[in-house]
Amino acid sequence: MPVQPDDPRHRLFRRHDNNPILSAHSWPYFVNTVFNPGAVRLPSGETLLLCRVEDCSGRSHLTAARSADGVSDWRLDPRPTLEPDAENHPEEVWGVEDPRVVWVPELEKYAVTYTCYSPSGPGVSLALTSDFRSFERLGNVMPPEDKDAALLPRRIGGSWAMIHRPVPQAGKAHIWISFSPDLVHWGKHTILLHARRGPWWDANKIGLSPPLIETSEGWLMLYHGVRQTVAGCIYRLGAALLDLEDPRRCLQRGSRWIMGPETDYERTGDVGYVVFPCGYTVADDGDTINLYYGAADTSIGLATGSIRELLGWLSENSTPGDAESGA
Ligand code: BMA
Repeated sequence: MPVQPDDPRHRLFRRHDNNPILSAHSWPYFVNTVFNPGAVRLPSGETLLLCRVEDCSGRSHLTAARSADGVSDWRLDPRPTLEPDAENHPEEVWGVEDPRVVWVPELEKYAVTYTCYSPSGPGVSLALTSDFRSFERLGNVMPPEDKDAALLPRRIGGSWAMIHRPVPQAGKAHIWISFSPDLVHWGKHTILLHARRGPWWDANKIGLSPPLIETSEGWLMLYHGVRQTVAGCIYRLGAALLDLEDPRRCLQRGSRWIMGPETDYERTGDVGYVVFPCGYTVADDGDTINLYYGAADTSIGLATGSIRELLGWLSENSTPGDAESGA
């Protein structure tokens, strides 16, 4: 019988002993919670987390945290790094949330996709930055209701590509991909991965977690599945592999989740039973992946895995038909 990857005997992601590595207590100003950070490794080798920070009004902004080892001695911006700009961007009037950060070599800039929240619902906004101090806002690129978006780091067939998760009024919440000539106008909207149905851990509602991970075998996609139960939702993490040249083609999709809420800090908090990664860094060995995740919408955890092991697990735990399936 194959081993369950979230089984303590064989984990694809191992939690850091210092978890949670960041929480509201670490913050230089008074906040309610910090969670769901985007992540990058800066040219200096430092890790930068762009953290979602919820204040005591309930609205969120983003604040940068920098650390030499990606684990400890975080230097936090003394003030919010990216705040809602309600005057120029009314789509952000209720806050900005859940950033995903991607380095785009062609632009020599980082692309930050984040949830912009307003009375119309959550949508997707895009901003560019080179230093995480000033941001060029391209505005609301996917109208509500839509979230969980990340740009691909390079063009596909000449077009920019973005993965995102619209929620239609009828039907389930699947993962989509859209294309653009200029990062502003988006089209060719296509479903990339269907939510499964019935008892599955990823039934009815799924969404991209961190940005795609480029490997020689394809784009490795970590995505969350939301299991709705009478006691509430459980947010878990799964994996799929997309074709490198045509990421609309899903090559493999794991049947089981690879990480779920298990520790006290993941099960207890403002929203319990949630692990929600929005960013990762890759170590110098090119294989070790440091996954940064929101725990129970309250604090930030770090879990470490191996890209090679993830690909190996996927090839052994993906059954034919899983790829497109709503099974
Ligand atoms: C999702 C997002 C995340 C949040 C999660 C659990 O819909 O809004 O920001 O972590 O719900 O509450």
